[in-house]
Amino acid sequence: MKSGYVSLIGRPNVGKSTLLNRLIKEKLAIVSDKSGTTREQIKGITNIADTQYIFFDTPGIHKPKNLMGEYMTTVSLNTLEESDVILFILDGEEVISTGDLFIYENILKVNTPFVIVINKIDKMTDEDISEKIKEIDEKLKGYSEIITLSSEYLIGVHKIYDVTKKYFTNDIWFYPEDYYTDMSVNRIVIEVIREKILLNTRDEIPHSVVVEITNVKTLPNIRHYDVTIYVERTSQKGIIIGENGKLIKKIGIESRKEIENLISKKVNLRLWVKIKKNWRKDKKFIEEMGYKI
Ligand SMILES: Nc1nc2c(ncn2[C@@H]2O[C@H](COP(=O)(O)OP(=O)(O)OP(=O)(O)O)[C@@H](O)[C@H]2O)c(=O)[nH]1
Ligand SMILES: [Mg+2]
Repeated sequence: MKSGYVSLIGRPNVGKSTLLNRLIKEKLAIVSDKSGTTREQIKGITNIADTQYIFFDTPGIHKPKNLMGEYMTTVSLNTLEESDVILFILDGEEVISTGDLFIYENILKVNTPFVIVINKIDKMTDEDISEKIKEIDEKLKGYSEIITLSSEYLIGVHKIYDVTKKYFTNDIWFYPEDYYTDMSVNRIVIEVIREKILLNTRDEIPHSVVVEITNVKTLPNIRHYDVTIYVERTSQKGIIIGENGKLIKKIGIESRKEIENLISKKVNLRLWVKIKKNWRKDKKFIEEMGYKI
């Protein structure tokens, strides 16, 4: 028996959460085209033969603009220290930036083996891929290997299992066989609702939203959830509710369907939208929402 911890680290939007879901073969981490989708460390577990893989998805590391952003970057940097091996994920279509170099320097500090993953190769030609490898060779040193893959189209993802396993040193499993996360159902429900908001809005809305479950009641055939969606401004509240409540209704229907699948039970969701001015600078409120180191 063998097990190990693998962290997925990189800039926002490079595809870390998509890769986590592929690796554990479950939809656990939410995914969107907005940067800053993941806000906390998400643990995804999968077992192959005698090996247990514990993957950590993390918030995209970026220059923080407020306390919430600082929290997110700290969570990711802390995860580096908990890993047997680090996957440093790059978007193959983007040039290696100062943001990537900041992450790279932090990886070097922890002295843990790291593998570079070039994601989104479905959008690249063979020539693009060799150019990218050349660029990595020039700008980054000390990595164990480079893996090219497409998380979205499931090309090459399997390579991660063999490559990471080499660095595993534990000879026990930490989780039962049928376990794929330690995230609570309520936390997953919150994330599903946030994902539907992210997918249905743009501009500053995704960053300004935080979701709280205020009440849960489970009956034999149905579960009721009361949920508050906080935004920062009156105008944002109007956008989320939409004309004649159309958008909030759509968000509610999409969320409910996914939560029903998740818990295998009928669900009734009641959503309220409230304003909490500048919550991203309010430490106490951020912690109340469950974002706590
Ligand atoms: N074409 C293509 N798109 C991808 C691939 N992997 C992810 N994406 C897309 O890239 C966007 C960002 O994906 P996420 O998985 O949310 O990225 P992330 O790194 O977790 O982002 P943050 O949580 O914001 O840090 C989404 O629109 C994905 O569908 C890929 O291999 N190919
Ligand atoms: Mg993510």
